[in-house]
Amino acid sequence: MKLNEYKSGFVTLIGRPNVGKSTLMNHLIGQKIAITSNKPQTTRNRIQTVYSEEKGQIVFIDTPGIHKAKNKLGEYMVNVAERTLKEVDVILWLVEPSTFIGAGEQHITEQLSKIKTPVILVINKVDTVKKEDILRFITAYKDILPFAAIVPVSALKGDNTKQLIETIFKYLPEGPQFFDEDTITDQPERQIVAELIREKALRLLNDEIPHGIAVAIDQMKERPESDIVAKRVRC
Ligand SMILES: Nc1nc2c(ncn2[C@@H]2O[C@H](COP(=O)(O)OP(=O)(O)OP(=O)(O)O)[C@@H](O)[C@H]2O)c(=O)[nH]1
Ligand SMILES: [Mg+2]
Repeated sequence: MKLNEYKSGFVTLIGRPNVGKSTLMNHLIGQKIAITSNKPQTTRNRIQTVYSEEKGQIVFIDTPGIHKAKNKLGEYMVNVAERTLKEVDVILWLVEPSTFIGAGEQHITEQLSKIKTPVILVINKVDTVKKEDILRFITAYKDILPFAAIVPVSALKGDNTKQLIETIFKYLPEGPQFFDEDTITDQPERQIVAELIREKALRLLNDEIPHGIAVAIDQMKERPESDIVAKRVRC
């Protein structure tokens, strides 16, 4: 491959809370970095991850869901998501598989109409609907913005996600390799661990706690591999 064919760039995932942004990003990079849950507003900050292959490198930026903020944390999260729009090469806007375009989607449309960055509309969760209905969702959305492309996927099942990667590369500029191939994320290990604990708390405690929970790590110890194996055998 000629060096000048290598493509690279920054791609952000945006959309309403709970549409599957973090699930999709994890699937695309093949690792669990961002936590996910069935509650809205799970992601609090931008999380950067790196996808590398022969063709090039995509730096994904997962953002908090865009919603009508009710408090300072919500306001901060929406700001993080909207600020990111101006800094990237391609935007993936995730939506639910529906023909209903609500106030949330309209607010996002407004934000996107102010910028020139190519927007790929990703209709996620298509595993939950009939195949023959997908065309209706595409039709409902296709004229609200001049989308670069519309790609239906299932982030959970991995349907059509290879096609999505191909489509992203089409809109990326030629560019350098930003990170070495082993780099997966900008998140420190402690942060990933804290987030995984928050995810488990969200899942296990379910209705017991307000989901505005925060986790801080006081101490972290690495267990020897043999210890972990022994524990797994015991349980
Ligand atoms: N059936 C189905 N469920 C999905 C799919 N993608 C995500 N989900 C589920 O949708 C819920 C929300 O997923 P997240 O990835 O946390 O959503 P998010 O957009 O990152 O949410 P916020 O961080 O709160 O903005 C989880 O329960 C996921 O398992 C999909 O393709 N199909
Ligand atoms: Mg998320």
